[in-house]
Amino acid sequence: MARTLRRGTMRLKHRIVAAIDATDVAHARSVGRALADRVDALKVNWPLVLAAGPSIVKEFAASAYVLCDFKIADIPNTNRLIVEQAVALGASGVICHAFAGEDSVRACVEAAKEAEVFVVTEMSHPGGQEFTAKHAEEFARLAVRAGAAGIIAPATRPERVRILRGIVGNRLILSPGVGAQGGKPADAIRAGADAVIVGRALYEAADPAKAATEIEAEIRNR
Ligand code: 3DU
Repeated sequence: MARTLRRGTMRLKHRIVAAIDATDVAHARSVGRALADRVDALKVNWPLVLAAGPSIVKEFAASAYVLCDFKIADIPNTNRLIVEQAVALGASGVICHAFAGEDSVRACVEAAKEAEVFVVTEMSHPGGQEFTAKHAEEFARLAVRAGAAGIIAPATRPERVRILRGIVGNRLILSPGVGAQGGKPADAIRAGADAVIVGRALYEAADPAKAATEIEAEIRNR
């Protein structure tokens, strides 16, 4: 059933957020169509927005919760302007960084209105340990204080997800790093993630819908 610019809380039925980072726009569209009803959100990042134009957010928002992963990290006023544009296009959620400071995160939360803000804590790639890991707990506390809907925490380090869960209580935890980056969906969920974020393992799969179903089964049978 088509939903028009639906905003609000992410419904966690499948416990999967699909990262559609494909820059072949026709392929990205076809993956988005195949996955809209098989995942809880379609995550859009700069690769696809730069390839397809911002209207891709609107297009996906007609049939799915769209999470704009713009890694927003600027002064409060610029953050506000970015979030307003994303929400106007139909984003139900946005992702921002914490390192720009609490005022910058609060500006995102205020501008988002009914849309949800997720704050990056520790990043999932090896470089995530250089800087973000050292401040991840502070970032998580900041996210809670600022009224964010949740945080982004690394599926590649489930033990870190467990620690961050202890800080954020019942706020959502979305965990990237599954599949191509080596993380296992069941491990991230067992550690306390609400959903995994999966990119290449879905959009590069021969059959993305089947790949999503398999990940969901792995999570259910954990
Ligand atoms: O590695 P994958 O292809 O499954 O894609 C992961 C997605 O999640 C991708 O869009 C990336 O930008 C995003 N992401 C991380 O991978 C790690 C983070 O710490 C935050 C976001």
